[in-house]
Amino acid sequence: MTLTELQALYDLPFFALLKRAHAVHEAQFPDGKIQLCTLLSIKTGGCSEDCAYCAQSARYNTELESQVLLEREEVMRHARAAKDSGSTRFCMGAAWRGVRGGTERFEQVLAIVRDVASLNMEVCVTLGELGPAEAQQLREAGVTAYNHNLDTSPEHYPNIVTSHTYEDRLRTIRNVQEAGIAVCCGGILGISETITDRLRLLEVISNFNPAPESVPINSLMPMPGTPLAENPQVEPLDIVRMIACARLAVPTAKVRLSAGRTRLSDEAQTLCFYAGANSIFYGEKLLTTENPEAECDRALLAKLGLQTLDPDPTLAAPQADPARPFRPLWPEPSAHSNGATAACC
Ligand code: SAM
Ligand code: DTB
Ligand code: SF4
Repeated sequence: MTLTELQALYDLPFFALLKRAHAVHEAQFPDGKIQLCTLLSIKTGGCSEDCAYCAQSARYNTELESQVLLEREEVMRHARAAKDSGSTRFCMGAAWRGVRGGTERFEQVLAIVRDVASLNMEVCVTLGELGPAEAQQLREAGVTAYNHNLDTSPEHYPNIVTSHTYEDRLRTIRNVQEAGIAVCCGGILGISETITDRLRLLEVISNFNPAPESVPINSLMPMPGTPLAENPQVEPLDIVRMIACARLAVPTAKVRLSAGRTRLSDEAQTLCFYAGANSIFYGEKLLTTENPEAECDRALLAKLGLQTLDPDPTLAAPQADPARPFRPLWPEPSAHSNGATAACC
């Protein structure tokens, strides 16, 4: 989809946009089930990167307690509990710039992945930058999906992160795709971006080939000590619009209503589900911040008559469409861009 097409959708009257998005959602996901995913931070804080929203960056004084890589047994305790609670996907995050094959910590991660994969859940990891060999090893260990967000537009990204580039993120996504792992790639709202930045993100993601398997939409949880700590809350109806646009931009993907749900009413979340969100993080904690109580989520889903998805440990990565033409990721570098062009994902 192009930015012009996305802008036209975004500018529709609210109910017209919702109606369009809901129709696509119903056609793609006729059972209307919601996927429950559990997150666990397996290595917390002390990250070398300077992402302006993140409490885990070592550059900011966030008073977050750092935690070295968890032991396999502890991760397995959390993974079993997640499975027992009804989650079908276990997502493990590590606050690293990236991982390198042959290192002790990467071997430890591979061992953790093998353990969790034995539970017949979808296994998602987010470890930062990956090379082709590391991606392949993760796949062989049992990773089904890799989360690597682009977060915002290519133009706004350098205002938020300077320690790595948009192109670095795209390269990792490419390596993940080529290893046959499903890509989970989305963004974060509330980081001083414009509506155009939000839609540019969707433009880039909607041109991935293969399409991402899931698109998380996070809203900033302002973290004391970070440069964005005082940013205002995102307007809930703007989140609903973004979910609807994500549903229309990437019809086959699960759209995950991610960080920021504690600041949304049940009614706002209901609109998000109607607009096409079909996955949530489930359990009281995200990586370092709060998430709604599981009991509240169960109650909301029950009130709405929404069923939850069954596990699919055989999750297959979406295949590239050979008929689709090569499309550069940001076709016309805008006035704000650094002029770089990237290979097509
Ligand atoms: N270090 C890895 C990386 O950068 O890809 C993985 C972890 S990082 C915490 C994953 C995503 O969480 C970010 O890309 C961002 O979208 C989201 N995130 C991080 N901090 C957040 C915050 N304070 N509020 C909302 N979302 C946040
Ligand atoms: C994603 O897009 N959101 C999740 C997951 N992928 C790794 C992380 C949200 C983190 C929220 C802030 C925190 O808990 O530190
Ligand atoms: Fe590090 Fe990821 Fe946080 Fe950036 S978002 S500081 S890479 S943990």
